[in-house]
Amino acid sequence: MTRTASAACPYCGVGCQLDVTLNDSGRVAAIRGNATAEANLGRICPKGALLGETINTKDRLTTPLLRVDGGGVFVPISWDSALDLLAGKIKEFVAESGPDSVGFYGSGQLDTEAWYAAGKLFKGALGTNNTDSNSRLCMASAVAGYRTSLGSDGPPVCYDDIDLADVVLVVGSNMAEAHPVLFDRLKAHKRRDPGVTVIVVDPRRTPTADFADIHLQLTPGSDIPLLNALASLLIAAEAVDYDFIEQHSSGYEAYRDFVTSEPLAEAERLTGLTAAQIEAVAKLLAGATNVLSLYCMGINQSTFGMWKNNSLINLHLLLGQVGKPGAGPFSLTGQPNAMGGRESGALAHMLPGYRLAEDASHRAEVEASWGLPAGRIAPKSGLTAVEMFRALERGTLRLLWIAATNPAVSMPDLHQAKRALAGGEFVVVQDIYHPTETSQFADLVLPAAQWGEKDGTSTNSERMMTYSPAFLEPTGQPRPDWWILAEVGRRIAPELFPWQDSGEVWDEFRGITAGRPCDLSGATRARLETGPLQWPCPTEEHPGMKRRYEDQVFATPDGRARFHPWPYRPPREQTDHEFPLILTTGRVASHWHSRTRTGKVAKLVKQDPEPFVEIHAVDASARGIHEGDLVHVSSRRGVVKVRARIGTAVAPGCIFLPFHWGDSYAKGTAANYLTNPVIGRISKEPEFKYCAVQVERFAMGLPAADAAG
Ligand SMILES: Nc1nc2c(c(=O)[nH]1)N[C@H]1C(S)=C(S)[C@@H](COP(=O)(O)OP(=O)(O)OC[C@H]3O[C@@H](n4cnc5c(=O)[nH]c(N)nc54)[C@H](O)[C@@H]3O)O[C@H]1N2
Ligand SMILES: Nc1nc2c(c(=O)[nH]1)N[C@H]1C(S)=C(S)[C@@H](COP(=O)(O)OP(=O)(O)OC[C@H]3O[C@@H](n4cnc5c(=O)[nH]c(N)nc54)[C@H](O)[C@@H]3O)O[C@H]1N2
Ligand code: SF4
Ligand SMILES: [Mo]
Repeated sequence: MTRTASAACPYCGVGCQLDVTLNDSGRVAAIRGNATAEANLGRICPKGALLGETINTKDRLTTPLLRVDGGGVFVPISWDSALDLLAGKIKEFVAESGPDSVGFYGSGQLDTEAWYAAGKLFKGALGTNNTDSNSRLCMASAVAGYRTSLGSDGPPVCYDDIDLADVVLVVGSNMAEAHPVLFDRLKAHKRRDPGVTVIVVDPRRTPTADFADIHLQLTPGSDIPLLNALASLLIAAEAVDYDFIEQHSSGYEAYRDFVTSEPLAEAERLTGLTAAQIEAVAKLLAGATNVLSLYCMGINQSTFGMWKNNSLINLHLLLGQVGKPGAGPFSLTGQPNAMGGRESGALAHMLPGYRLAEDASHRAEVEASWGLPAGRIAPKSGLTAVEMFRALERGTLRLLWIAATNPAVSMPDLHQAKRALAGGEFVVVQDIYHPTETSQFADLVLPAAQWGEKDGTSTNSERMMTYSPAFLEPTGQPRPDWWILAEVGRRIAPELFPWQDSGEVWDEFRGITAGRPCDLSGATRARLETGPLQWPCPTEEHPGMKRRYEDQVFATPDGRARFHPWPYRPPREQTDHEFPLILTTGRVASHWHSRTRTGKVAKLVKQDPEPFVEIHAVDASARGIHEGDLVHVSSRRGVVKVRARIGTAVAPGCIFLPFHWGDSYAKGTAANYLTNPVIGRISKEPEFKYCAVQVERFAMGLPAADAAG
């Protein structure tokens, strides 16, 4: 007898709902896109379709493991011993060095239930705000951008808006590879209505740019001058929405004075684009009925990422293109539950329900809800991702519990991250596989149940909450992430962790969002079991909301959205004679992050079997580099050895390295040995999209890549 189940895809933030067919032995036989799910309308991409191959692999982690010597030997231990050991270590360090000596680093791949449990344990029971998510490497700029421009985090738009827009501005997003199902929807829209114009702003000629009507191939890091120049031209042409500006925004005059004082020639110089190119786009924006912008890491992963988000949202305010069908600034989230982590207070400066740790009334609300004494929640934001690894290396962070992320591949400046992991006093890694690049450094390894083996909730890019049931029999004894956190919690403050199942965690969490901008208190587990719902969803009868701000009342204290006149700031590292090229890093369609899953799927591996660097023909020939040559790429922090792909997708002077391959593929290939760990002042997001490098042909006899050390 075949059985079927329906669950959200555990890869990207599109949040496709997948229909899974199981065979007689209960294994995945086939996966298809759910035909009625709003997120994907039956579509699916190869990563989702091939998930079955990632489940019963040889390296599945089946029991807790304890490191027994310095040489990386691990022995299986029971769950009770593992949980007692971890709870004991946490209590010991907190007693000796205070609550800020411990921390939790998770990801947008943990479900909301797990994040809620982590917050209650660390922020509530222990009194440290040291929980952060890899969203810090990803969405932190968008979170800060939405909050400072519109008053609250969370996109105002929905996927249906793609079908209703006539000008689509794609900024720093390679959605053809990173959000393929959503990109298919955009392609279908344009096929149906050839009058739709797609403009892509990206320093590389990506497959997304190839599809566009207009590709603005700007100099990396120069989005603010471009966006400000567009604003200046729109203002000069009086193609702005004065009613909207007057009634629903603040800060327009200062913004207008600032952007119109910048000469267009300066924008040309900084962006490398011509005035004619910028003017053509301004004209399209001026004539548009509905402007939708879709953006991602190309503007987030920068130390000025928040400013870049604000600058893009400024354009929407100027045109009154927000809070109506087919329009608005749409930050595409990367991971399946990056949004849910934000809602449940995963980030070091947040508390559940889009509350801020540094806001006394927000702390009091959460303390009251959790039954904690007043003053238990720490008044200061905790350590953020990069700061955690610095503190771990210094020794002030004595215990780091890492779950559902592989920082030994994904952190900037991997030499530093690996020093921290190697020297850290007590490192816990909770994953579905072992060894990974990170779990090899662990003192304690905890086996998490994976997709299909546990139930839980995730929120996709358009605020759609999807409940995924368990439908696979787990191999060994992995446990759901929320359960592991709650069991450690029970050993520290039993009264705070009464839950019997994930539904009880969810129902407690939704209650704490009542009255907040992300109010989802009406989305009971029982309702979600019958199908996905979009927040805000404030009552149990509420059908969920497609769009926010349709009443043009924003989440700021005065209800007005804010203009921000931000100037251009150069990336924090500059090229010179030693490192004359600009490195940008990112993704390819076939692989997911550190490849722990996609690296096991034959068809995906075939598509992109090995790490590579994309280099322009001019830069390659100046260095005597031919297609397929092995090259050394070096920065001020490290060297990697990868194969050269010569082409014209990157502009002369720029190179591109995907960051998917880590040490378990081959030592010294990971892009992050090169990247710059500087972080933004407010967002604390690192600058993955810009550092200075050199490329040289690899010849036998040269010293081996230092990354191998
Ligand atoms: N196949 C696949 N899909 C994924 C993922 C994956 O690993 N693999 N990861 C998911 C996650 S977590 C995320 S966050 C998303 C990321 O999705 P994207 O952000 O779309 O992907 P990236 O390749 O990181 O970067 C996007 C583009 O930014 C451009 N860029 C670089 N510098 C600049 C700049 O200064 N300005 C502008 N305008 N653009 C710039 C790059 O050339 C690149 O094409 O993808 C999600 N989807
Ligand atoms: N150079 C460069 N670096 C980057 C980026 C870039 O563009 N350039 N992008 C950054 C961004 S946007 C992101 S989001 C990060 C992503 O980086 P990571 O989060 O480090 O990447 P993943 O490989 O997705 O790591 C997820 C881990 O969780 C495990 N896992 C899978 N399912 C489960 C589960 O259910 N429970 C548990 N406990 N574990 C599970 C997987 O095996 C894997 O080890 O990388 C960042 N780093
Ligand atoms: S587009 Fe994203 S969510 Fe949809 S199947 Fe592909 S990886 Fe999964
Ligand atoms: Mo991400």
